[in-house]
Amino acid sequence: MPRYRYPTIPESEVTPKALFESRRKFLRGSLSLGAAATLAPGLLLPSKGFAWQEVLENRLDGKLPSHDWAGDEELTSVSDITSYNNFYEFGTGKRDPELYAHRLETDPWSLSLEGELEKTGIYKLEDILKKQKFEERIYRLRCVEAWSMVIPWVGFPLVDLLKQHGLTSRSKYVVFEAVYDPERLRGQRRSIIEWPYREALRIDEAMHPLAFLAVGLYGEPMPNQNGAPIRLVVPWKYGFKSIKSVVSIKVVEDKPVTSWEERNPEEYGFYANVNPNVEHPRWSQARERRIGERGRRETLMFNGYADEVASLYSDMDLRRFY
Ligand SMILES: Nc1nc2c(c(=O)[nH]1)N[C@H]1C(S)=C(S)[C@@H](COP(=O)(O)O)O[C@H]1N2
Ligand SMILES: [Mo]
Repeated sequence: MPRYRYPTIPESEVTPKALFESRRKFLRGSLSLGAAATLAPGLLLPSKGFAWQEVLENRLDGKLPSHDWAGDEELTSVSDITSYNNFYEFGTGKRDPELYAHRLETDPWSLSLEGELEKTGIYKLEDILKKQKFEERIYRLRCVEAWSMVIPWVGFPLVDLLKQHGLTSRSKYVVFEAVYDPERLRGQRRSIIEWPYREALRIDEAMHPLAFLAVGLYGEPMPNQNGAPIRLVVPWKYGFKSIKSVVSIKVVEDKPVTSWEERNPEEYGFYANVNPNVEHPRWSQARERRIGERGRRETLMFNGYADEVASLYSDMDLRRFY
């Protein structure tokens, strides 16, 4: 399988400040922005000229702060990230999203913010994006099916948006809902789950600084198959929690039931924290296949984010609350 390679950076572009940073880090941070220019234009990315996309493109211009949360692990290639996907709205095959996601209509896009918030309403995506400080975050993504990737997302912390809308004292959980459009989304004409796809976090998980709303990857607006125009990324949980193409965020008091939990609570629990010690009923979670690599890697507790998130679960039996 051909691996993605960065173009080499001209020496003239190395700024004095960057020379103080590790060479490798500099290469990852700056070059990943714009690397998606190697994508065939219009094939993977949504077409140009949407209101929200204009806002996004202005904000992606220039260098964004980049935070590497995957140690020295190599980035997964843009071609793997955009051609090996789970996005059941387009079918259950790994290539279905790449084949059919162009049918997703992302303009106009609104995001409804509801429930236990001081400021609720239906917002145009561009109005929400205008208020955010974007950054790049390089995270591991570990699917419950035991494969993984390292993805350079672009977006902003979920907590920023929640704070902008003010949580009430009854805010205990945050529920996310994905797009519903069975005319265009062929997978939604089958009963794979109860559509629309629904996910949720406990409020402390949602407020955690690592919980991220991504609007792009490799420095470009989000490809449809990865959940355009806006999707959640929760790097310490199995990938199914990272819901794509979000249309609604609702803060609630009572514990919600998520789509996968409703479908199969034994296999896909509410918490879904990456845990090599708790096996899935049908396979071990101790190891994973890193897409683009040979062999298998050890799966890390909380996907390698234990130092950051373990304290959220200190009083819970992780065998029971999986
Ligand atoms: N709306 C929606 N979001 C979704 C899914 C889906 O089927 N529909 N699949 C999830 C699963 S199982 C995984 S592993 C990740 C995959 O994200 P990626 O394709 O961007 O790597 O998206 C998650 N978000
Ligand atoms: Mo997944």
